[in-house]
Amino acid sequence: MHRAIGERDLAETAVGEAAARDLFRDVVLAREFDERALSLQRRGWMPGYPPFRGQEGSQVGAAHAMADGDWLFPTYRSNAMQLARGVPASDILLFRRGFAEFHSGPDVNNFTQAVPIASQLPHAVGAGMAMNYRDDEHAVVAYLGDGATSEGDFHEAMNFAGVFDAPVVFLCENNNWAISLPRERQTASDSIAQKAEAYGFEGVQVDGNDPVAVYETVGGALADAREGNPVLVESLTYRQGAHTTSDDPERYRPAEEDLPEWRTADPLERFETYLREQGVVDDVFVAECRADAEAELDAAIEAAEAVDAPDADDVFDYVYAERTPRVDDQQRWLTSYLERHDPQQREF
Ligand SMILES: Cc1ncc(C[n+]2csc(CCOP(=O)(O)OP(=O)(O)O)c2C)c(N)n1
Repeated sequence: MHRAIGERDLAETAVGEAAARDLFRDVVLAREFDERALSLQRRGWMPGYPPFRGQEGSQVGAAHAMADGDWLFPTYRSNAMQLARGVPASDILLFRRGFAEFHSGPDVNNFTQAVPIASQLPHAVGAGMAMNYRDDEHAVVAYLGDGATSEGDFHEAMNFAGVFDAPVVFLCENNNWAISLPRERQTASDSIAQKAEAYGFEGVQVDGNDPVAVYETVGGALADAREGNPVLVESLTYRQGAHTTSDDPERYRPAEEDLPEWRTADPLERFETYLREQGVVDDVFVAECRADAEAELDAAIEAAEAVDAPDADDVFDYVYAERTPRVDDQQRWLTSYLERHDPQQREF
C-alpha cells in the first residue's frame, strides 16, 4: 500500500511544490464548502446534504490526477471531487437544492451524481468502451463507496471493464461505513482491492488521507487505464461525519473505532503539518488559502441564494425521459396534499 505522509520527502514524490500547494488549496476549499453546505442545510435551504468531511484528501488528490477531458462518474458523496475539477460551488449547492440543470457545471466532464448505489458504474464502463470505439485517448474515473461493492451493478461493470479493456479507474473510497453497516460486515474479502483480481485486472490500496499518495496512485491507474488496463483503487479513508443530514451516527458507531490512527486522521490537519515540515507552506500561505476559500463560498452562497427556489413539481420532471402514469399519480397526490395542508410548502 502506498503511504507517503511522514514517510517520504515531497521531493521523492511525483508532486512538485507548486502542485502540492494547489492540492492543499483545494483541500481547504473542500473543507470550507462542506462546513458551509451543512449549515445551509441546517437552516432549511436544501432538503438534505451528505457531508464528506474526512474524505477531502482522497477526493482532491484523485481529481488533480485526472486530465481535464477525462470523465468523472460521481455520487452524492464526491462533491469535493467535483469542486476540485472546477465545478462552481454555487452549482453544487443549487443541484442539492433541487435544480437538476446544475449537476456538473459548464464545460466539466462530469456525469450526473448517482444516488442509486452503483448505478453509475455500468454507465461509466459504457462511456469507457465508447472512448475505445472512438479512439478517444481519455479515461473515466468511476467513483463509488465500499457499500457499492455488494451491488450487482459493481460486478457487472467490473466484468465488462475487464473483458472490453475499458479505460476506467474504479475509485472506491472505503470510508468504513455504508450508512450504519461497517466495512467488515460488507464483505468477507480481506480487501476491496483484491476483488479486481477476479475480473482480470489490478486492484491497489492507497492511504486515502494522503492527497499526495492518492494523486500518485490514481495518476498511475489512469495511465494504465489509457493503455486498456482498468484498475480498482481502494482509497482507505474515513467518514468523520454523518451519512447524511438525516442520519445520526451515534446510534450505531462505536465511541472508539478499531482502526489505525492514519485511517481516521484528519486529512487537512495532516497535510498541513506535512507541508509545513517540508517547508512548502507557511502561516501566510495557509491564512491566504483559508481567506480565499471563505470568500469563494461567500460569493457562491450569495449567487445560489439569488436563484428563486425550485418548484415542488420539478421533482416529477426528471425521473424518466417521459412521464409514466405512476409519476402523474404521485404528482396529483402531492398537489392535493399541499393544497389541503400547506400551500406555502410548494417551495423548499
Ligand atoms: C440501489 C440502492 N440501494 C440502497 C440505497 C440506500 N442507500 C443510500 S446510501 C447507502 C449506503 C452506501 O454506502 P457506500 O456505497 O459505502 O457509500 P457512502 O455513502 O459511504 O459514500 C444506501 C444503502 C440506495 N441509494 N440505492
